Amino acid sequence: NVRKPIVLSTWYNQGTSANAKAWEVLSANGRALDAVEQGVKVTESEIGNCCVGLGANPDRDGIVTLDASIMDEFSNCGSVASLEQIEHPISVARLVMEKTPHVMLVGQGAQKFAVENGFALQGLDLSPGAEKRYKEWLKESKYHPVMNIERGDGKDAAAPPVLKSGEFNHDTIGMIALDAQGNLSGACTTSGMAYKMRGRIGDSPIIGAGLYVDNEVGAATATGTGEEVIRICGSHLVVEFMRQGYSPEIACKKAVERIMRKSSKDLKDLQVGFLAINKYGDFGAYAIHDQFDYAVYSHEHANRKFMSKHIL
Ligand code: SD4
Repeated sequence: NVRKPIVLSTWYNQGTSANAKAWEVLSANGRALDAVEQGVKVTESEIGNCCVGLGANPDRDGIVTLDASIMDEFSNCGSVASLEQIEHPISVARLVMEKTPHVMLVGQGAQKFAVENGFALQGLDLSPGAEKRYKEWLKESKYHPVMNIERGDGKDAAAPPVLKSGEFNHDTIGMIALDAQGNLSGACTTSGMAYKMRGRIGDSPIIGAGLYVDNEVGAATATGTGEEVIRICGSHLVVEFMRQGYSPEIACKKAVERIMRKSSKDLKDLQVGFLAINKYGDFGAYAIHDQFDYAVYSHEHANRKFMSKHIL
């Protein structure tokens, strides 16, 4: 009794439009791989999104650098990191997977590969929202990732929300899908942490960290502080816990607990969330803190919002 097709995306506010696009592919018996690529491309084109695509927040030098990864039911995978001036890093990642002998291309090499394959080079201008936020940030130039902007500055859980319209500090999209044929795929795309050091790469383009798919078991993706996800090979760990028989939710919980055990950071200011699905279409999520929501689209749930469970 497998619940399929189904697609899940991290962060409800943007996941809904991405899921709706993915659902067009899945409901027409399309391949999960096409669904996740088409789905996250919607988010990559949303100019108001803080954290995905060319409209997103730049690094501390004022340049938007994009990370993306994709993985299919055959365990083929591809990724790009620190890619500049290209609207759809996820499609470049897919081309790396399908057309090169490699898994990952970065920086100038990734951009050259994209241009050679017909992707248009976009300008370096920041979107109006990103420019405004960057100028504001430059006044102090302090790197202090805000955990969940919905709950203030992350220091005081009881603080009233400071969310301004259209402004989020997260929203990396990780999308995982199970198609009508019972095959899994996943995609993850982001501009990374706002005001990161130039050249910094997070978990999202690293196979096994920000994304992992094993068609025999399940798929998982991550959002939050990438450094903490990388050190435990987070998404791979979630899939391995599912292989051991844990439900997607408990598998995510165990990976979050692993991060909390290993991290030297103040957990009060640290947010990481995992989202997972197994071969049967069961799904679940877990985060360190509250406020991590996700969007689910299936015959049962037409873009329904779910709240992740959390530990603190
Ligand atoms: C990163 N994991 O680059 C990403 C950031 C993120 O929602 O998830 N933001 O570390």
